[in-house]
Amino acid sequence: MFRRLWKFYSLILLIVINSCGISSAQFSTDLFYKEPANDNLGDVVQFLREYDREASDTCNRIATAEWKYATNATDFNRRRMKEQQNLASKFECISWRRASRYDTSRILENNLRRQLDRIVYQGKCGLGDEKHLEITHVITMMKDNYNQVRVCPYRAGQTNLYSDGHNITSYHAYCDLRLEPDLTSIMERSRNERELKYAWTEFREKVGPPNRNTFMRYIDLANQAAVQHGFRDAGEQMREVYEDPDFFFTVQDLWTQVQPLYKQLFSFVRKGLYIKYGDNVLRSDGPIPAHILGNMWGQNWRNIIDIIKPHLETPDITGEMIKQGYTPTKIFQVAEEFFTSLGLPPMSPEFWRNSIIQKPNDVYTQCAASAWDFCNLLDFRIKQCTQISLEDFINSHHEMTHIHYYMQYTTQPFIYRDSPNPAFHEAVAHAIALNVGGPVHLQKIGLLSSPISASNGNSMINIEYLLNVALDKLPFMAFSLTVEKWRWYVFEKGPVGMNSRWWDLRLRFQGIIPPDVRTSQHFDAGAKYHVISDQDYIKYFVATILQFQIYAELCSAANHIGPLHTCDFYRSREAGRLLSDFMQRGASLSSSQLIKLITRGKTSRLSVDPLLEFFRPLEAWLESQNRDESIIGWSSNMDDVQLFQYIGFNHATDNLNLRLNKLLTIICSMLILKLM
Ligand code: X8Z
Ligand code: ZN
Repeated sequence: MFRRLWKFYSLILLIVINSCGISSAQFSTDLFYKEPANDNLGDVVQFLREYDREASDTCNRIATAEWKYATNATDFNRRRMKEQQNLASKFECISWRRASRYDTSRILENNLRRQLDRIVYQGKCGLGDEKHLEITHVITMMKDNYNQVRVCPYRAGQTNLYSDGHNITSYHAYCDLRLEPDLTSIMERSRNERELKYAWTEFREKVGPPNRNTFMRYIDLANQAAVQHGFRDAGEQMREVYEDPDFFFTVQDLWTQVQPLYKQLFSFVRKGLYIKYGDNVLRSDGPIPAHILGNMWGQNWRNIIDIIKPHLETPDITGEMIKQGYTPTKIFQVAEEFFTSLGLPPMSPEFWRNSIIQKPNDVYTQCAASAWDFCNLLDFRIKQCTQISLEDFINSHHEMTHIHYYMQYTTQPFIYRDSPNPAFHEAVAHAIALNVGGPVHLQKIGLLSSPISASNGNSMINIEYLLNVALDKLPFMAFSLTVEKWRWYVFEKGPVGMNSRWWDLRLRFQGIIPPDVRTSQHFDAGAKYHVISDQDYIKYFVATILQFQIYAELCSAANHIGPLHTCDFYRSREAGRLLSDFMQRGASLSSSQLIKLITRGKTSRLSVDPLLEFFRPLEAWLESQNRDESIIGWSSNMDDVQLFQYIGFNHATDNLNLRLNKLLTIICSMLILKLM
């Protein structure tokens, strides 16, 4: 979901929430303010009351301006939006300064302290006005560069790009391919390996190097801000929102438990790709080149299911929806009925009046689906250019879950009108999406006619369903972990060797290598928007785990019996009660308190058990499919590693080095053979 920019500010604000890592006592506000700290409770209450009113108003103004631009992208609306964003940024720093005057370590009332901490631990205001302006400018510059990237179309026969420093641009008349929708669509649909390699390489050629130096300045400034806020570096500051002092190790542990399943999926996928593309492109036991996975970043592999599993038996739900006369309104009415069946309230008249659920013909509208909270307790909207398809049917439920979350926490003060960390909002929406996209629910609402055996859950339709979900979720976990591990590393150790570090981690966690030589001049992590726009990415890793925990608990509340993926908690008032109960808390509880509430006391920690349980039938099926594989997972060799472990500083040197290295490797092997 694309959350409103104000929520993005709040996110920055949340990134530095107090947690067990740095206690309030350690985080003495007079670290950066000379004025004597205030601990007068009356003053705190008064300040928080004023903050609540002003923050709600600011949030409402920014949401209104952003909605106008998102639904009618004129220059005028863009200027208005920028003005409101600047005002919001000023308000953020003023509030931070005011809140910093209170000594939270001496405020014993938990609730007041938590509210203050959520303001005090905010973003980058500690940099001071000048540098705060600079980092905002640096991030805007990188985002603008990214958004302006255009690529020339692929010309058949074009190979070996850039290896001789040659610029292909001059050959093409219309170099106007954008990431969205053009390159994205090529990566998803093309089965021409050379075209895929071209799109992959060319996008990175255009998007990476121009932002590389700016990104280095960003690292420097973000680290300075973090230090001003009492952290070692910006990575530590970003982790703080997860309120777990061992978060760095927690995510690693969680991944270790999922990795065997990932490797089974990986091996099955590689087998299909090897049959399709052959050993000119990949080895049967090696890592997979990043460009043939059906996605620009290899972050989900759902678009190559036809390659890895020919003769799919997937039912045509979209066709069935069209046959039954579904319209965008009907899709949203069905979504509304899903929630009312759980006992949650219907959407308000304002929602139906103000939401945009179809692409307008007359104005340019940004089509990415999103759910909006206008921060006045009444006005909530969805923007979705709905197509009649299973994907948008699921998306409508996803977005409406965000609206329900907004509605449920309206009783909280503004500062708590969010989830405790950015992962929860997405996790709940995905848990609902998991339920409504499952074969059992689709059959229940008349969109799937084939018989589903809820008792065994192992029919081919179930396995294909699970395979689809796995291709979506498991590579994404490996990718989100890679992105954030890389960023934490760069914040801690600095930018030297950052591109080879990126591929090091891509190989280690994802089993992916670049399709061509990468050098220190490239900046491949910068091909991901969230990296250059300073957005948290580990939330997606956490949200993937959490969504299965939430789904399993809603299923258990609904007294589900049988394999987890055959659960449908539709019409369960008990599931609805649990859902609204924890959504109502907003951010007033810590993540661990909220997990405890969701799991009804069973645990207060993230757990991958429900995820592993969900995929168990698929895991058994993959194991049998992979019986003859020589290796489950990947083995990398010198050729793989030399693609990105450069020594030189420019492309020509890198290529020379690569060849020299290869020669040396051959000589060494020959010598070793001779000695033996
Ligand atoms: O950024 C997004 C959404 C907004 S939350 C458009 N996503 C991540 C991405 O594109 O990398 C959704 C999936 C992960
Ligand atoms: Zn979402």
